[in-house]
Amino acid sequence: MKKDNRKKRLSIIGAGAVGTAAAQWAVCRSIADTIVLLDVVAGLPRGKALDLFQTSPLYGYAGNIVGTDDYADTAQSDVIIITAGLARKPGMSRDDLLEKNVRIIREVTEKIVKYSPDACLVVVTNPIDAMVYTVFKVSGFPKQQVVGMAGVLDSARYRTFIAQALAVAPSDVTALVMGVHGDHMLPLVRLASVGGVPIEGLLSKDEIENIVRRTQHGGAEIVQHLKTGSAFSAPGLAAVEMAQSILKDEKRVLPCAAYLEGEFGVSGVFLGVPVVLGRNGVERILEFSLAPNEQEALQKSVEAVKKQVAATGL
Ligand code: A3D
Repeated sequence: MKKDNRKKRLSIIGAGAVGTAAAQWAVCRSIADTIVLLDVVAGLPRGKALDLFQTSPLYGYAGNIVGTDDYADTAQSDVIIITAGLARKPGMSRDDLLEKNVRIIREVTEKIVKYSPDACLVVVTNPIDAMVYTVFKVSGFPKQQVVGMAGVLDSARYRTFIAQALAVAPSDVTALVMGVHGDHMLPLVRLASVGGVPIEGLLSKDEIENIVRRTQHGGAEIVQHLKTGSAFSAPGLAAVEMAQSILKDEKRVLPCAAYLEGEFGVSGVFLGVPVVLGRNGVERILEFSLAPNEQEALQKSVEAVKKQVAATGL
């Protein structure tokens, strides 16, 4: 295959906690020649980008880092990570949040597509399954170019807890979380393994149930500790893992929210499934047979996502 030597541009919309972490991980991994950090608050991305740029001599990143509130600076991006939005405040319902973030995501999407019609869009803003649907509808992009981040993070949490329980290297744990990013997510037990050995033979039923429950509430556990704000480091790296696979055409198999048209018996929504991520975005969805209990659990995810999507009014 011919190597693509064109300079790569990654833009990150929203210079908050997740956006800043993503920019840092992108620098550490040198995944793009230019990294653009954009926020509606003008000084914020400029200050953060300058601070990050000054790590270049220490870290050895040779690219450019731009902080801006002007979408023209994002022009011709190959990948755009969207983290812009509001977090839930006390007294605000999930529906209130959804309505406010739909408005923000709509505005952001209209602006980015004007300058980067060929970009792959990696959506992080919550509620993710509804926001990625909003980006898809508003952008008018082909389904391959729009993908949501949740499964990479949820699976990393699942793998961490399994590794901790077995006292083994986390990188030797293979495990997949499918479905919605919420209480009804589906950490697959049957397919979780360590060095090729199924975890069901290594951990008791109770231990596995605890790990599954902890994974499903992984985000809330961190919020409980932090009090203000939510997880940012692992979410930032999870988004960068996806961006890297697209920018470098790595064909990584990662669990992502992809638009389904019949796969796993589901149509018309974004749902967490294993996909091949490459230069063209979602290049393939890896469909496989689910056990009846897994299919039933996935159906709960679908119902949760459909409710969210209906609330977007799109
Ligand atoms: P936060 O630190 O508040 O950053 C959000 C940033 O978005 C702020 O800097 C805002 O100024 C900016 N912003 C708001 N409106 C606009 C706009 N119209 N245009 C450009 N920028 C804007 O939040 P965060 O970084 O902690 O989280 C960002 C989002 O990611 C939230 O919706 C989180 O819930 C979500 N999140 C999702 C996951 C998943 O696994 C799906 C994990 C962690 C966070």
